Amino acid sequence: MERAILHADMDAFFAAIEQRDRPELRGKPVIVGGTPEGRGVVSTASYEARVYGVHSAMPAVTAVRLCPQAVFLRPDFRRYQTASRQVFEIFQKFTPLVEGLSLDEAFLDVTGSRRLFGDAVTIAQRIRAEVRETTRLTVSVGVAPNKLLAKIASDLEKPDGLTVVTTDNVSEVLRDLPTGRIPGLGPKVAEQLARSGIRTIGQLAALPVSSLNAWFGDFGESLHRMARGIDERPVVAERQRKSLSAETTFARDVRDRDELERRLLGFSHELAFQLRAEHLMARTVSIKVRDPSFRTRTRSHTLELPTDIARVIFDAARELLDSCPWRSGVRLIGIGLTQFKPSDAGRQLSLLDDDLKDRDAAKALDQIRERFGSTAVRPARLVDPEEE
Ligand code: TTP
Ligand code: MG
Repeated sequence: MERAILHADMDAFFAAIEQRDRPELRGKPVIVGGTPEGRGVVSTASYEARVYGVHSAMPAVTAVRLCPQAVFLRPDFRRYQTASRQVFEIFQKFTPLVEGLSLDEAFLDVTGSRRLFGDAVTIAQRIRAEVRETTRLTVSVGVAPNKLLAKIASDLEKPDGLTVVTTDNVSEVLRDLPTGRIPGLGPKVAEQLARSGIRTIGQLAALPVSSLNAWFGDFGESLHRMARGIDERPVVAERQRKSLSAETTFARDVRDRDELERRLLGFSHELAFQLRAEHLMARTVSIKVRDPSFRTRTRSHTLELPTDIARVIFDAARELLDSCPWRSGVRLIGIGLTQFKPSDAGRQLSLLDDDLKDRDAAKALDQIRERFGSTAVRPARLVDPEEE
């Protein structure tokens, strides 16, 4: 049976919450993130600010230059987490198969919910209406037969959009989209494709898989499938979580050991935070390293004891990096965690974590963790470089 998958993604999430709670900010450019003075980065920008070219992960200094009239705000995670929890509760009403990707984004498998609630599009509409009523925020939803297409779809009519991709319209929808719209296809690959004149997903789909394999090694096969909108991955509800990972594709190949370690450290913090949020500890740490010729290597280490501490994850990851040939350049790097156990002593242990010497900071983090429920976040990108 064809599956019915939704991808729901809140619009300009942090900024929309600020505009909701401070009516004087509505209709204005609002930027949430670190301060320009502290060399912070933009977490998100309201759609009014995006018109000026401001976007996530941009240095705040650049954002000020592009849009000096914007209102700059520091993030207030407590309110964001409350909204996130409300939204996820709505998702859960329609299916137990909810896979959170971050505070504001989830896949829902509603294949089995249709008998009860109506077809997938009706469910998407109901979710959008309920989110709006409960939180006074808008969510964009993609409806498709798989995760890949649902994710691409949710982005197509943002903000406040509903986009449906079916087996009938899939080639038409994908045809003219830039290759970069494929999740997981990094800027470097897009660039390499563009150099051969391949800019759209349609062009990519038309290439024989043998040429893609010749260019990209093992990755060629996945590219070929993605370009045709094929994706068999199941939606995995968090309860059944078997792994957690964070990775990044660089815009250029990186040979600098410090930079690689900084990334690993960022991921370690992000993953440790996420583990604690889900009251889990992990025993196996893996790293994934893709070299300039697209050869991907993974290395794993099983710890003596399961952990939810960033420093422990980082130390393991750093050692694993030694056994990978990183000197010739790294295109993608990531950390994965597996072998989970529920953490019962989690709270006390976590207080020893990382650089949390400041008790107030520790307390604040614990509070966030408490309110956080089981939803995933992406704290690495929420952390200011100044705070690292
Ligand atoms: P996104 O869903 O990527 O962005 P968004 O919800 O702000 O906007 P869009 O309408 O395009 O979906 O991320 C959700 C929240 O996560 C965002 O409001 C802030 C945070 N975030 C960061 O802190 N850093 C980042 O680099 C990104 C992309 C998001
Ligand atoms: Mg969003």
